[in-house]
Amino acid sequence: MNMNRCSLLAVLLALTACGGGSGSGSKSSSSSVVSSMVSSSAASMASLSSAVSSIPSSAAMSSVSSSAITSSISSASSSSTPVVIELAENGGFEISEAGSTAPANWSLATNGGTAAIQVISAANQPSNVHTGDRALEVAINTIGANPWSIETTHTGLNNGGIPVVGGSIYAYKAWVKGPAGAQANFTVGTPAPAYAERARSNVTLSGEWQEVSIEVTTSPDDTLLRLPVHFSLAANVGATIYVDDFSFTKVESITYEYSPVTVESLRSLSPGNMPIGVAVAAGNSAISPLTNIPRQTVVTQHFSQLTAENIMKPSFLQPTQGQFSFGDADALIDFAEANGLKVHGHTLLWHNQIPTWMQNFSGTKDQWLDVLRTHVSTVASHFAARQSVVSWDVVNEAFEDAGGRYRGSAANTGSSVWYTNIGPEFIEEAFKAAHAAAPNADLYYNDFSTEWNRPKLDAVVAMVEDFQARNIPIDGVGFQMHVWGNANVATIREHLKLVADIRPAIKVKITELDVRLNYVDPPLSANAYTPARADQHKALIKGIVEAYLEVVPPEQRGGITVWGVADVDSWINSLYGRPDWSLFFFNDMSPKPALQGFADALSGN
Ligand code: 9MR
Repeated sequence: MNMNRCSLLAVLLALTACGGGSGSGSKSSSSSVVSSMVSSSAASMASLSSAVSSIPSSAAMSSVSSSAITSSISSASSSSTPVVIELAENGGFEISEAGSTAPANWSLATNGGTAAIQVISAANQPSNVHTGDRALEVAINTIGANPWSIETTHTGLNNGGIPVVGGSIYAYKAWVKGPAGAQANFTVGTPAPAYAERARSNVTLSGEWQEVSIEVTTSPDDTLLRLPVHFSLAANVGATIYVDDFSFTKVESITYEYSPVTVESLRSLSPGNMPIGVAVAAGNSAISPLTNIPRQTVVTQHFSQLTAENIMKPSFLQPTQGQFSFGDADALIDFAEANGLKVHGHTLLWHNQIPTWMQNFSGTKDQWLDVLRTHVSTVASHFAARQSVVSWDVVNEAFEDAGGRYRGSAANTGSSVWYTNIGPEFIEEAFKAAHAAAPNADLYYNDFSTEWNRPKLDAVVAMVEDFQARNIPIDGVGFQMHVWGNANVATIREHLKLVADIRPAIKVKITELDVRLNYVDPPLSANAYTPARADQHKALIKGIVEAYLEVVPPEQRGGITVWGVADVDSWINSLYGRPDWSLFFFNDMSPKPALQGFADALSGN
């Protein structure tokens, strides 16, 4: 629930351990039930960890000085993880049925006023639901005798109150929408019998969704709170008001002790100076190592090669037909050369991240070949002038997963303007044009899933062998290696070997290494990168690097590149909208045990 609103700041995950049995809004709990629940909750906030999520690390990161980073990167073994604990279950009404007048964890009262209060669904009233599928509708007819006549109250876990610790600070947020001039009074108070108020915000409505945000400091003896909203105000007669996305949170800190990380510099451990690469943002990105000092420190300390994660793709380099835009890429190459780093170009051709004009280009096969050759030649020759650009992904992802057919070659094989308009020979045309323009660069075919998908790998190998038989220039195959935490190292080793054994021998490169750990349903919460999981990550990285070194002879090693610096940078977070830990650095840039796993494999430990 509420994923859109919270994804950057705090992914609030719904409590799952609370049970769904509290369908009634009545305060039926006996005092002994309440007190046992309170003592267990208060004793261990962490036991509510299914509602835990991480605080934005990018914000925290900017406040970390580069000297603090430098001193922490060689041996951090613990990580203090700030977590937000959500205490208002069903604050978005998501676990209640549309039409319900007794949503779980809520008490709805009219007390002498007249009102119709019910859960509504986005399917019927999209603009009256703030996020998710549900909200609460309060249609007020007469307001009754006192200010609390018409009242909706979040009554906490199983309607027993929200457990709190005395003398602490909590963040209360909610969203409300109603006609301009109507009013809703959000309060925080203790349960019966005292009903003592702790905080309040009287909100005059505007006609649009408005956020209510209240910082609540509990009194020393407080153990339980409720969140009543009062609607019995003269301005509300005849009004319909919507409320949604209630949240009552406390920030806690969990500290894990991870296995030690002692590696000073990954690159210095590389056998035979095999490239150890990292994909980086550039241009005006806040996480570009050109301007982001913590990332710059890590990149230059541990890596010997860069791949532009995005800015050397066609959409960036030729945004308008015939007009090439090399500024950001040139600045990245300048940075690489100033720091003694090599660059692996990514990517001359792809079906994805191509400019709109190219996607929509209409022309004959020859005209499409012109478009292809112009792009590949112009880009490859521009960078051939730079000594640091040693290799290229010439064609990316031309095969699809099922059966290893060409992408776009049949229904359900995805789409590729290149395949559709030119046919399979677009691949060799790209390699020929790249070789003519950059004769000294190693030219790779790059794809994903090839570390486990045998039919797809077989198709790639067959293509390479066909190219070799017909003297089409190709120097290597890139395994992207976007693996899951349960990847099978034996299969990875076998697949790397199949390419290493091609004769004449070609290079083998791991081009986009990362590990997706949060692939389970329901998803893991943000504090689930436990020491055990970090060691699982470390063991997998060690296994992959060892397998590579074992089956790829030194002269065929194109190197190993990891697809990003800190976890928060990774495409995996943005794609799946759930926390993950796929890279080698925590968001405060301290190293993870996985980095040590890489180092141990490189140094044969
Ligand atoms: O990491 C890249 C991400 O920032 C982009 O939004 C995305 C666009 O599709 O591309 C990501 O990088 C991809 C790479 O270029 C090719 N292999 C798969 C990578 C992850 O999607």
